[in-house]
Amino acid sequence: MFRDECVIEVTGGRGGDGVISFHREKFVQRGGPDGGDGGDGGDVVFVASPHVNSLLAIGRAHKYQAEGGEQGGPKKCFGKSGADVEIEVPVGTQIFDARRDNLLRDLTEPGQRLVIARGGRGGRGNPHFANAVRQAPRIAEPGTAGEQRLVRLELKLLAEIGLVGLPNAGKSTFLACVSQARPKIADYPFTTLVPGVGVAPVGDADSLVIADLPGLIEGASDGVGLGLQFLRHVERCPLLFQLVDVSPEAAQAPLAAFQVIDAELAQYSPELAARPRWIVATKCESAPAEARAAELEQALGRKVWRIAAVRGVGLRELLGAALAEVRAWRRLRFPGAQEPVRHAPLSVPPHRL
Ligand SMILES: Nc1nc2c(ncn2[C@@H]2O[C@H](COP(=O)(O)OP(=O)(O)OP(=O)(O)O)[C@@H](O)[C@H]2O)c(=O)[nH]1
Ligand SMILES: [Mg+2]
Repeated sequence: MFRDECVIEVTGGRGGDGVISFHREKFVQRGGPDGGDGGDGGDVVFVASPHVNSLLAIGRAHKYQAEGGEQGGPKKCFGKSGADVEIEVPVGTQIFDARRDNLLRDLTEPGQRLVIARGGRGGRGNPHFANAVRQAPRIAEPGTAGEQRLVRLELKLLAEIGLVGLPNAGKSTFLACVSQARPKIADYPFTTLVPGVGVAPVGDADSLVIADLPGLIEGASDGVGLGLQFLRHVERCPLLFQLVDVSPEAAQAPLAAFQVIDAELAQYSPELAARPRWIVATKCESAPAEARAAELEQALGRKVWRIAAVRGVGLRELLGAALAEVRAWRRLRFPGAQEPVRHAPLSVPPHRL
């Protein structure tokens, strides 16, 4: 499980002002008060939606404000109420008051709603202040301000794709090239010490949650290296990518590299080893690397995806195909939900995908 969080300020719309006005008509000299009431301000509402899988897009705007109510008009015209702002959050989002740090609500069911900031009330127009003594009141109420809150949203992200492989296989580089995550990348083993997660946009409206794990080495199941302790993070992923460095500079030949990880996964959990797992040849940017990828494919008798992450080669095809697989899993996880349309970060340079 990974944490995705953001802090935003939410403000209900201001209520519209009530109005001071008097009835006017030819030959009627002193018409009664007819100022309309102001409309109520809109609310800010969270709605749990299975169509959203990260808080990324929500956190990008820091403030959300609902529309204010309109002021009343003459002839007892009521002001129009302000429109609500509905913020779609992923199912499983926890909402905290950021100032007091207490949990306000856990949105666990699709469609669940929480009014987080109420709009202000519209003010009353001057007819409300008329009585037997005061028949021509020159007072009306102003609308009240909407509620304002600072809230923190927290989502426990369930990774949809887990990256496994030897140290230096290029796992973090892959994540950095397809998402806005910025993991540490270096040409020495065990650069990644704790798992990281990124949300990779795919196409215009969808995205995949990808977890980058520390490298595994032979003997990991006996506690060598960083061990297998982090594998629990990807245990429930519907899809694993096993990254294999096929560049001639790789420390191990591709087939041996594949087998080491295969054996360690099986040692850790037969169930995890049996998960859908795609083999991804990394650093596949030269003829010798391509030849080694082809050799691996032949030896294993199954498809080997080829990528050269730093050049952006092969990423779009890989993620596009993976999305189809993950969508099938999402349909099982959220039965009845339509095809999820997810918020994808907009600022990933196009050359990345
Ligand atoms: N030429 C080339 N180098 C790459 C590519 N992808 C990764 N590298 C290099 O490979 C080295 C290891 O990359 P990382 O992404 O840190 O590897 P990792 O699998 O995350 O490694 P650990 O965190 O140690 O398990 C770095 O020097 C990267 O620059 C690629 O597509 N082409
Ligand atoms: Mg790494």
